[in-house]
Amino acid sequence: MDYIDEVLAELKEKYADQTEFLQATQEVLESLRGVIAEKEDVYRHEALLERLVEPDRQILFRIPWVDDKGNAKVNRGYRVQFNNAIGPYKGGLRLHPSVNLSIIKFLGFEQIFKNSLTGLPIGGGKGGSDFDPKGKSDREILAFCQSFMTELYKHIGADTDVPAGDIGTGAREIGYLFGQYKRIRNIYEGVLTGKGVTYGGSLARTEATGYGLLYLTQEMLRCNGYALEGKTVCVSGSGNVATYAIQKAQQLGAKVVTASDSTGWVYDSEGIDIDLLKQIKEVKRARISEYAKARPSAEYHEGRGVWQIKCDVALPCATQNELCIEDAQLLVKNGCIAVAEGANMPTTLEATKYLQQNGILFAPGKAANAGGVATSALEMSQNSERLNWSFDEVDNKLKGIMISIFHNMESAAKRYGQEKNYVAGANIAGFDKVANAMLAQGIV
Ligand code: NDP
Ligand code: 2IT
Repeated sequence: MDYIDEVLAELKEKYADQTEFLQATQEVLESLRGVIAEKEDVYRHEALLERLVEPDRQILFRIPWVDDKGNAKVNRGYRVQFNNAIGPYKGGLRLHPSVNLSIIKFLGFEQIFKNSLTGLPIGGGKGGSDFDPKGKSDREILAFCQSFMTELYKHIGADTDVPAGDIGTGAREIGYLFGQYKRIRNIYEGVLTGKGVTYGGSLARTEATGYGLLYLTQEMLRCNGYALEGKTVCVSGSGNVATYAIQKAQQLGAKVVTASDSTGWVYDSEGIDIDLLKQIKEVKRARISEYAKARPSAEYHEGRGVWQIKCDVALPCATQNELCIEDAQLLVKNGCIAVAEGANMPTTLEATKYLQQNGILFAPGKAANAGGVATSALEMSQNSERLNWSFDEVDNKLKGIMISIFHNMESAAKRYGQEKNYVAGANIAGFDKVANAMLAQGIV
């Protein structure tokens, strides 16, 4: 058996129940065959792949808090510090009832390569909790965040591990977490990113993932002879990534006709009204059905379904495995030319292969959504030098980073005879730097 198959077989046996983690490792390792073959003896001798797929450490803990009725509640907290070969662990905190070790490990594993692709000195990590922020009062969110940080603080630090937002963790939660860290440690440091701009946050971090997704998508289209301007775009989700993806797509002259949440989706033939969407999602924290009630050109549907709408470009921006084979078939049938992942692993392996085989330009999340973490790293730089950069300065750096990520993955794919296979290109380019650093640092 070749080295990659051996490692994958061992993972399947050891972590049979961690389906998302197995999916992510399979996607990455299978696309590294050409690279591994070049130095298989060295990699095998150094157990490089075995060390890459096993986190440095996994921290699991209890989060007790008290709800508004005075009842004690308990959630489970996670922080997986996956790999710090090229910099301190860096990655978001997800708050969602579906969170388990498999999900946090898949996200942490993806983060290693994503962070490497940014070209900035950040390692890979991820964390979160099975806490459900939906329907909780502000006081309950505060109670939960303070309790979460009361354990988490022991394991993080500006030069050790720097968490940030993800599903369910936005500006409010980061503020509460930062406040509790500062209170316990009495250190004012950039231990979290996505902070408010009055206390060490970076301008443009809020917009960065969605904007970055569009900068990369635009470059991918341009290099393949298309323009984004005038295109019809379908977006899923209506959270941080989706909102700013829609906004930037519109600024660049595209028409975005869908958005969704976990209860349903909207189709707006006139194009999504971004101010209305923000009002409903960021201010009222309400369901997407409210959008259709307030907008005559929009229709609301229960459940999932955005991928049945005819579009040129599809941007999945909600969650993992939300674009399956049936959706991919519909997109191809309807003449879609490009799919770029705003979310982490939103496309199943089967759907990804189908899209690629049918000539769709496919940008994987670890490249396409890297603008968020890249701008987090820029926030860390600003915190270290105790300065704040202007919105345009950060946004221009973000644009440059996304364009260079596209060209790095494109040329890595070409180098290994897989032209236009951006999945392989992103994995190879991300792996290269991390593997090099791991080999240089010995068996650790
Ligand atoms: P938010 O919590 O702001 O928004 C998430 C959106 O996705 C909401 O509309 C939510 O609907 C929907 N959603 C979440 N879970 C599900 C589900 N199981 N089924 C259907 N819909 C769901 O999160 P973000 O926008 O920050 O994150 C979206 C994706 O982007 C995630 O995959 C995340 O890992 C990834 N990402 C985020 C980055 C960031 O900087 N924030 C950076 C890079 C990637 P509802 O409100 O009903 O739950
Ligand atoms: O998946 C991701 O890259 C994020 N949720 C952002 C991580 C970060 O550290 O900004």
